[in-house]
Amino acid sequence: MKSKIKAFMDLVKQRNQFEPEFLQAVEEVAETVIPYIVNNEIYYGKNILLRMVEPERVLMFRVPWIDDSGEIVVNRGFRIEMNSAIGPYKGGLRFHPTVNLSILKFLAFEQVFKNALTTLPMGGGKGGADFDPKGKSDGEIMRFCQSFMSELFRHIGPNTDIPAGDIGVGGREIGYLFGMYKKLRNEFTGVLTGKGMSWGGSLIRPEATGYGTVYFAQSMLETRNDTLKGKVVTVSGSGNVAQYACEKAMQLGAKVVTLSDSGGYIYDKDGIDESKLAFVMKLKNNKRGRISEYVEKYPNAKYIAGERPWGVKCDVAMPCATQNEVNLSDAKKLLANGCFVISEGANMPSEPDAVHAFQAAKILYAPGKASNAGGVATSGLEMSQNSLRIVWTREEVDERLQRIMANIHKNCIKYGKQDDGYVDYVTGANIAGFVKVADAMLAQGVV
Ligand code: NDP
Ligand code: 2IT
Repeated sequence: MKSKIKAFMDLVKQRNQFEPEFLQAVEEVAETVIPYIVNNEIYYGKNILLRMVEPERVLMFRVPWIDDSGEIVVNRGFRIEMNSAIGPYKGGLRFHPTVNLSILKFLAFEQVFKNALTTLPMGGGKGGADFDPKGKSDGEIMRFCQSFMSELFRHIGPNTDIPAGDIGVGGREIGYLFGMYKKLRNEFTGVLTGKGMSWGGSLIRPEATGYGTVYFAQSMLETRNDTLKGKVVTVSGSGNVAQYACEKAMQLGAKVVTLSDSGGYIYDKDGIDESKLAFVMKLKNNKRGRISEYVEKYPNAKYIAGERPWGVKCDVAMPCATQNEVNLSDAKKLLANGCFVISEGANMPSEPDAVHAFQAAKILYAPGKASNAGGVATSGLEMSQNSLRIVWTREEVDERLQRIMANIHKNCIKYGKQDDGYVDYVTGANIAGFVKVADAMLAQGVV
């Protein structure tokens, strides 16, 4: 089996030499899915995984715009249309200076499996630009979004490819992108998700990724007859996903003690309560400030510059910032401190060695493609509402979200339960996602 996996990876490496994050995401899937393919004749000998690692289409384009000082700036825009076997391409846009082909291909590849897990009819895609929104004025953000959409619009559509938010892309950016799309196409349609409530958005979409990550942690704890009540939780990030993971964990009786950004983390041993979280939301979403400002408002808390929160003692950890933010040494610290639940809000936040350490310790570890699927699932619910031209209530959307997360958990158990009863959620998520997409690809022929 090892030699089969190696032969496959050698081929993928040869073709994608300079894409480390993409290779990392593919290797994790290959390790778990190739043994399944070998043991299941209908998938064997058809190069299905080889087809899945090749994007159906990669778009790369110039994004010129003019900054507030009159300077012409040129960024690079991308859209990876990875797989449309089970539905139109669906996935977020990331605006961050680190964006490149490797990062977006890893995200698009993960998205294919994640979207399949939601049970909704969505293929996988991802896009973005190497644009840094930090420190930019509203006008600069708008001009950038308009320039970006002035090329992207010809490649997307409500039945073709439906982008949404990711790092650096939230409600404000989706608004500017939507406005430009509508103008160019002369069409008001559900081409983006994460829209505002008065123009086609869905209730609960802003909350969905963070809430879903907590619902998934809850389902994992239930397997050990436990709950979140009284648990100490560390969260990284302080953006969209982190904020709502914090909110739901708090509502379910847990004590969240950390948040972070790329500058460092805050540790509040008393726990982040509703009013403290409201302060963070205003700080991050309106003022676009730094998490270090938390300790100016709440001096009992500490700010630790240049570090991540994984050395803080906790029961549950939820990485909600970015890829590869938990390394082996962080994993060892978490385990030594008694952490026994990891629910990933971010995409691929744990390095492979860290994942292996969690699995070896047999803790409850959920990979992002399972635990953070609530965001895109609720995007799928936004698309349904757009097609039906109706708006569901908050309760209705939240109930559907909870049902979807519980179902993903059940599917991970179905495909990931080991002989000794331990649930390997990585194997479970990868195989469950693979089966759905592979069956559709087989039915549709070699295309
Ligand atoms: P936001 O832009 O709202 O927030 C990102 C947060 O992560 C910020 O606090 C940011 O800090 C921090 N961060 C970003 N890059 C780094 C870095 N290189 N090092 C340290 N901290 C960093 O993004 P989201 O909350 O939407 O996304 C967070 C994660 O969740 C990403 O991995 C994303 O792919 C994933 N995700 C998002 C979904 C969504 O619906 N939004 C759905 C599923 C997954 P700073 O401000 O300093 O950069
Ligand atoms: O990584 C993700 O799942 C997202 N950024 C959300 C994608 C979406 O289409 O809602």
